[in-house]
Amino acid sequence: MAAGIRVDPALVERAVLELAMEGAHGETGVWRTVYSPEWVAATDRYTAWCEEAGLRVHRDAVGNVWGRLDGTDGGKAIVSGSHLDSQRPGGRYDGALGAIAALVAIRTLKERFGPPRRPLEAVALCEEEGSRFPSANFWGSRAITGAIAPDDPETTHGYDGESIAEAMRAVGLEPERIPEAERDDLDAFVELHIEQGPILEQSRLPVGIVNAITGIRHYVVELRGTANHAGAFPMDLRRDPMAGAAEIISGVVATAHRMGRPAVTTVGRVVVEPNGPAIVPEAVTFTVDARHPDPAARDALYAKHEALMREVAARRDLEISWHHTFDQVPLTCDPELVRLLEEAAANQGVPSLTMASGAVHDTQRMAARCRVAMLFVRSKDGRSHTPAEFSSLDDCVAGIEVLAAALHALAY
Ligand code: HGY
Ligand code: MN
Ligand code: MN
Repeated sequence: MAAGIRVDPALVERAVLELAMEGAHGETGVWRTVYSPEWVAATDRYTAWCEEAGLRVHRDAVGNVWGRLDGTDGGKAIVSGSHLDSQRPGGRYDGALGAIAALVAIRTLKERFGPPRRPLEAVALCEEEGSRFPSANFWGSRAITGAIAPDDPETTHGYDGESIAEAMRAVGLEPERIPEAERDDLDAFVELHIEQGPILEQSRLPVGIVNAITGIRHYVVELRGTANHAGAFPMDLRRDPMAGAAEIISGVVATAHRMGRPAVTTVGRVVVEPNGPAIVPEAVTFTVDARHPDPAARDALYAKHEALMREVAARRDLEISWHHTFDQVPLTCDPELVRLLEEAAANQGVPSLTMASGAVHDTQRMAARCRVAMLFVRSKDGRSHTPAEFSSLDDCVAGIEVLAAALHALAY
């Protein structure tokens, strides 16, 4: 396996800063939702960078941007990449660093070693976050792996009611052609991503190698009661969905806390109707993001949450309903690829830790079509999904050099 592969830090820094300008939000944040003008500009910039690197560009039917370096022997492609869409707002590294890393690594390999034996591809994926269309998580990788059903584009809606099909058409994409984005010629997918948690920083390590990715379920829970006057209506006669939501929210968080790491549960979004200070609400709708990497523990976590929700609603005489907008099983990465990444890190002289991911990633979807594994880069203060997200240039470069060494081992 090649050692001492170096990438140009200036190239990495320039790419991170320039991409962050597409949808800049405040000093260090980004707000770049899929199919928005900012996202289109980011895909155009990524396309130009691929062309500058001498890669053959293909923009697929769902909006992913591919940069390909053909191999002398052909065969299935070795792919690396991540997503360009962000949370609302998000940071400048989540997803973007992985798309940049793939491009910089392949460009570096091309310039230093010439054409590979096997085709190498960088990909900038779309709508990993579901930040504009809450049930469209992994939209880009789902297209690649044939996991978008024919009626999904018309039945997938954003918070403002617009369908993802309408949003696609508005930027010149044809939802009917999404099946053309499917790939069956992929051998391996390695995604570089920021860790988004504190483990690498606590371990004083720049790079992690991911051997497992957590499972996740997003509930949207609606509690309905009776709207009433906040002052004149007695407490003992109320059917107050806010009181029920408060009990459930603190209960599901406490359940995950009691279960202990790596169980997590988050309530990040609450919508109150009619949302007036002097009105006992009619309805309260909130999301529950519950995760665990172990299938049995995950099912137990979900069962505890659902039992609590039913009990509180019955006791408070509230109507309750919920549906899932996101449900992804955990993934164990390809052990051979994990070992190859561990060896690449050692060869590059980069100390690393092999660990699980508490965030979910397109890698879980790509596993349906090829071998997968991930590389992590340390997150300052373990923070992400916030403009405060930061990874040092040194750590980003170290991660990309490990990625380059791994891609070299796979493709040359
Ligand atoms: O929520 C996640 O784990 C991912 O960042 N969308
Ligand atoms: Mn994210
Ligand atoms: Mn991400």
